[in-house]
Amino acid sequence: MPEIDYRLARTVAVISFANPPVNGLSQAVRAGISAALRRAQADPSAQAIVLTGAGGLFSAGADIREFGTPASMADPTLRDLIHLVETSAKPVIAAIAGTCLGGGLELALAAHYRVASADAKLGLPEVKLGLLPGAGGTQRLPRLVGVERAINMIVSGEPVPATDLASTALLDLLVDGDPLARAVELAASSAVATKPPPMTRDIPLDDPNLTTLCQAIRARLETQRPLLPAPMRAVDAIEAAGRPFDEGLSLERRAFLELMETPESKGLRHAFFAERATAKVDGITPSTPVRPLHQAAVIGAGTMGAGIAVALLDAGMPLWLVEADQDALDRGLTRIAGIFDGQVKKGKLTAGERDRRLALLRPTLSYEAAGHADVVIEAVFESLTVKREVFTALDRVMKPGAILATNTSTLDVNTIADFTRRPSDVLGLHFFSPANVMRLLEVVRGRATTPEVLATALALGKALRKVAVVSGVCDGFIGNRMLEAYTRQAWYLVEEGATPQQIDQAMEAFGMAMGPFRVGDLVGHDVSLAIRQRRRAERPGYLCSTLPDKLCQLGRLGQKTGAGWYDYPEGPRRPIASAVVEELITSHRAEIGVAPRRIEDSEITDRLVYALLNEGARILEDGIAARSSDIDVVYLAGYGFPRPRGGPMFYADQVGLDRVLRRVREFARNPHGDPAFWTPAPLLKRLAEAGERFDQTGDSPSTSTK
Ligand code: 3H9
Repeated sequence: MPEIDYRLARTVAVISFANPPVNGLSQAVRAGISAALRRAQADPSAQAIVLTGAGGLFSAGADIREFGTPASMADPTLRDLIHLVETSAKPVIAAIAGTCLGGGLELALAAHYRVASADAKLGLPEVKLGLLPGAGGTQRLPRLVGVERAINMIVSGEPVPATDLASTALLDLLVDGDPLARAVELAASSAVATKPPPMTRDIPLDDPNLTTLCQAIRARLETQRPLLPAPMRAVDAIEAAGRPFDEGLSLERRAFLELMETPESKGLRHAFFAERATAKVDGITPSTPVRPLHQAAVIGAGTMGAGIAVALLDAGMPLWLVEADQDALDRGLTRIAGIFDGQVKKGKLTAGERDRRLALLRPTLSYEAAGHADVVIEAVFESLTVKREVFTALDRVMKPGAILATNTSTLDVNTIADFTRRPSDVLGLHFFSPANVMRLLEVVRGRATTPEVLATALALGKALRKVAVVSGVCDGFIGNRMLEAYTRQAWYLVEEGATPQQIDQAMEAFGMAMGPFRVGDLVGHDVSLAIRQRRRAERPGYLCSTLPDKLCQLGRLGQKTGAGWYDYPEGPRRPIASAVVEELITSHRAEIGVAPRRIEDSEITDRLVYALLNEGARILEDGIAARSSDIDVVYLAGYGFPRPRGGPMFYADQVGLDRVLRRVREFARNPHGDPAFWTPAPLLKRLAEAGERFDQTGDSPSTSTK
């Protein structure tokens, strides 16, 4: 429950608000602060007021969980509270420590003076939720920090260190440590007492460059894909700050309310909570022990192993890099150094920092040397025979209590665990290439994995700044199991008449970072060929186009061979439609007896996205994912699914599961289709028929009732 504390420090009323963990400005907090402000007005002993957040931070802003519920509009609104602060007859001083974001900063902007600690971070991140600052931020920030800086802060949504704002009118004092004592001192000073409280709204905004700056940023935003409404509306509101204050304020208000209803904002808000919900894992509580991880080992220095090593080195973890022979080890070291050198060249890392990271690396050809590591991650060739050799050796050399992880993307983690005499210490840590860049980490919980080992893996994910999602064991886990359905469907679309280019363009227009054929060329086709061959052998009746097999037979294995679905005469960034592939597709269609037809882009996007979510529904029903939002996070953080659409399962909920089901049944009637492929997942059928949604958590922006 939120707590509002009111006390007197000589002649100053100190109002402190607490609403852990981030002092969100919920209705109860707003009402509490408002009552305390009124009390201070009436308190003859109080000459000035200091407003501060408890627990070492000011506030992360409006309580996002209230959005879309009556509580967000209930009195006093944040705007009412801000008005009360700004028009207070007694001066109000905001004492800002730690985080001061969104509505929290808007509240502080309306105070008459602000004192911040040097390590505070201030920002208006609303655009990241598909919104704009809706409580005066677009009007007051430009008046205090200037138009250009305000545009940058509002359009990027990135927080700024208080030290960067020290020279602006936003901060009256910057202090080391807790700002409260200095704020009280300032509040009691004669400088404050002898003049009427200055109101931010009264500061004239007469920057002659206002329109030019706004036009320049609009032109830049228009080139961005996807084109999102929130940053544009934010720029409109900032431009309106040149008009009378109340006019600008009501334009901002209208835009905020309209943006709140956009699918983009709903998707982004869902993504925000979905990422945080991944940390809630069955069987793990705050008291589950976590093993200390001081040193790591990576087995295999190929592309994946090198990327994982860089991710660990970035987190400051000393590690052994183990390879089978000197040449492979040397190639791995060159890869790792290459990644760091690239970052130095781009100015993302200093040469000194690169050297410090490389100094943590201990290359070795001996498993024994790596035996002292607290966690070992295997990233060798995707074959059970090879994994057996590696895990048998690890079981022999690793110290008791070490965590043994496999980076397999499809193999059975339980089988791998059984290669050791300590299956409870084994789990999957599935990184995504490039492993030091991609945010997703699938943590695969084996049959025997203990909660302690799982909790430690999640802590490692956090240390590596990844979004860790727990998956059960199945072929492909969450992400690749769904991807398989998606790519199989993409190949069927080509058989029926679409081109790889049309499909890629349609999916990129939908918002995917890259279409499926460009992704295939990037990843390389040899690994997926091996997986298909295994599946054909293992799964009776497994149907899959042979078109990609034929591509491989031509030696077109993707970018690494200079050719795949596309030609790459000018390097990897410029895929060119290939005459060879066109011919291959034509002869393949003739061979399987399909006359090509014209396929609309909407059919492409529906078939591919519904293929994803139909498999997602099976994954959910099988208990491989704990909740539908975990599946969304896997696709947002690891597969380039557009964040404003919230993830494939959330997208399905927005479309309506009954509509999705009808369309899936239509696809099953396609004469050239694979009817078994389009058998609706039982969960999809059940929820659609009951008028329900995949997301049952209540955290979703459109279902929240808090
Ligand atoms: C706004 O202010 C609109 C106004 O302009 C106008 C209004 C009229 N509300 O991220 P963490 C929860 S829009 C509710 O893991 P960290 C979060 O869900 C708002 N809950 O910690 C999690 O809960 P749980 C503009 C919130 O240390 C817990 O706090 N503000 C909110 O890594 C811990 O979060 C933003 O967009 C919130 N505002 O990072 C700020 N914020 O434990 C969004 C967090 O149950 N927040 N929670 O899973 C952040 O960027 C980060 O959470 C923050 C802390 C940097 C604050």
